[in-house]
Amino acid sequence: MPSWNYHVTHFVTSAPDVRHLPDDTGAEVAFAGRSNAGKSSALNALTQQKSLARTSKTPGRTQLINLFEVADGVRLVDLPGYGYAEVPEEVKRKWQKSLGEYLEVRQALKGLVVLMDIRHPMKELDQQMVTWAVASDIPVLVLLTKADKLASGARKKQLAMVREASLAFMGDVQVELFSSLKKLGIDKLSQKLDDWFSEYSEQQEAAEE
Ligand SMILES: Nc1nc2c(ncn2[C@@H]2O[C@H](COP(=O)(O)OP(=O)(O)OP(=O)(O)O)[C@@H](O)[C@H]2O)c(=O)[nH]1
Ligand SMILES: [Mg+2]
Repeated sequence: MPSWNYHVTHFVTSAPDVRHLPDDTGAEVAFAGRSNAGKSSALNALTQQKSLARTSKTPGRTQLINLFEVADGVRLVDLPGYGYAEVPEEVKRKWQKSLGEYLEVRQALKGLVVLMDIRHPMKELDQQMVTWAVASDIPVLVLLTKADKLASGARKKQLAMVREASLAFMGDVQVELFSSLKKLGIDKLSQKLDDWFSEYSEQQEAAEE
């Protein structure tokens, strides 16, 4: 199985909506989650780049769909965070819409990483994301972020609880602990990305034969 070097990932473009994205070819894995869940930090930890994706203490920082390229036709996507209350209704509607559109129409989407703060997992919008992905036959990796904020016992308990809850989705949903700060779970993340991207590249090769 081929594996990719995520460290060479580079920024391609930011788009306000699906229509402004590059061609819908190749394979993409999107990072979704509530505002402030740690999506951009996870991308930076994975790629070992301090500021590839912009992070912020102010929730709602990433309001655009940000595309990064790992290799030709292999991309990572930092999606706008959802569920942040303090954002004006109009702005919120607009970016929730572009998020929904991306998920619905993007053929290149091969897997979805849903990031949830380990202290507040599986909120309603998170569940909606997972439900949607399962219904669309898109595999999901749930990362319980900021795991460093909990002591080891509480961490394990949360993991077991979310794993149990995720069975209800009846789909391809894997749950892992993650901490960008402590570099925890990065191996699990890159393995999963490798799986998803290889599946795609093997299909491509078979089609070319
Ligand atoms: N302790 C701890 N803090 C983290 C971790 N990951 C992210 N943070 C902090 O959480 C805040 C939000 O992180 P971001 O990566 O910007 O979150 P985001 O999901 O991209 O947020 P939006 O773009 O607003 O949707 C920042 O202050 C980060 O430093 C982690 O693993 N541990
Ligand atoms: Mg972000």
